[in-house]
Amino acid sequence: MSTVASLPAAFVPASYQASLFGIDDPWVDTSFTGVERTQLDADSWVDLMPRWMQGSDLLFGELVARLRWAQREVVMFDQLMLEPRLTAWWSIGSKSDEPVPVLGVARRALSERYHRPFDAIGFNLYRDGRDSVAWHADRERYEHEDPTVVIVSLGAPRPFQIRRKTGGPSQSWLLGHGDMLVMGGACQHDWEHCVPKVAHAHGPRLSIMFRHHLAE
Ligand SMILES: O=C(O)CCC(=O)C(=O)O
Repeated sequence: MSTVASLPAAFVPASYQASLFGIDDPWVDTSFTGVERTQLDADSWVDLMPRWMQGSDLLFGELVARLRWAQREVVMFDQLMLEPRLTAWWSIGSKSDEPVPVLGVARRALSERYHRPFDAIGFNLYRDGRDSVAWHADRERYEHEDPTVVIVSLGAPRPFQIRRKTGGPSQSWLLGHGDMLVMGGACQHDWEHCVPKVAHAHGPRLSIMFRHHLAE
């Protein structure tokens, strides 16, 4: 179950409202120049490219305004609770183009680079520091030995953390303003990730997750 969420106008940045959306279209660097890989262990890796999505404030406003945001319900501790973030979803199966053209360009460029048929895009909106996503691994792992998951982060930076499923210290990246992070290899099997709550967020954050084999 999910509840459709409406958002206050303040979530749409002034830069978006004033823009003609066409002159300063967002774009991505399809050459991926400057991507840096961190090997988490022999089997798992993370790629990072700061500011991969250019014009990210504009895209943030566009996505907040265009997507049908919902707040899903989850069962936690035997209780039905609202997830602490808003979500939206697009997939090839929806038979409409991506909500904004640059996401189609990004999806095709990522499919080519990472040799994965990215066919679905998940969106998360963290309204303030109380919104979060708990430690988890993504469900592609049930079907694929080495699923690749791409996150593009817009808006105010928030820590994104990864740790071994068996516990131990976490590694953290501060992601926002168009940064791209890719989890690959055995990441979804041996590692888990989260976006923790923070006492002070400098504004909302929106993440775009490119996923594969989830189109239905
Ligand atoms: O927002 C993020 O950066 C991560 C979101 C996530 O892990 C998920 O939706 O499964």
